[in-house]
Amino acid sequence: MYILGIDKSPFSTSLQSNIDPLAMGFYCTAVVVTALLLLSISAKLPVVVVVAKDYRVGGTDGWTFGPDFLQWSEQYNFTVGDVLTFNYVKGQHNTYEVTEDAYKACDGGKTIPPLRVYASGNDVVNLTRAASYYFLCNIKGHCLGGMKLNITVAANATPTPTPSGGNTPPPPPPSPPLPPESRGNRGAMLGKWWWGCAALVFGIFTSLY
Ligand SMILES: [Cu+2]
Repeated sequence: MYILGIDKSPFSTSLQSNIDPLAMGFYCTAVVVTALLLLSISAKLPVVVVVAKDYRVGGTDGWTFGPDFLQWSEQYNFTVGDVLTFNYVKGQHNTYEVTEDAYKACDGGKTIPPLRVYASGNDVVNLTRAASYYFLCNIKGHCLGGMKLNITVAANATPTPTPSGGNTPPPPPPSPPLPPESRGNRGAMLGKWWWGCAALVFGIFTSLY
């Protein structure tokens, strides 16, 4: 046991402490983290982060001859909100979004009109529908040479909202205030720290709800 001249606890400013403040700090942190974990589990908080992804078609090669676009697309699960970028040297290729039939026939408009045409060299396609998308390059021979891409875009996985009414855990019961004569002993200091932790946890709970 050792005596500290300075008590780092914000809840008791003028007391000598025989409890290591660092250890109590860790203890308090553990209590708060555990409380937050229990809260998120019991309230079934949707801890789902939906991030739209930007895919460069064909990887580092881009939209050109060489990449196996089927193999490339099979690496990913495309979802609504994602973005495809077709990168190529402008003029050497283009990007036609077409129907399934046109895709199968490598028809960029000969008999089946394309849905959309891009030719910027940096064509950005926002995947806004949960559907199959079909693309091809309409430069003669390129689609037959492999410059075609078919992907299936899935709906965004939106978490099912769960009613939280009545499901909120009650705040932990605060420890009773301590009589002055017991100050300085270990039990009293522990009580003070519990009080501080309880106040902190309660503060976090109330800020969440
Ligand atoms: Cu091409």
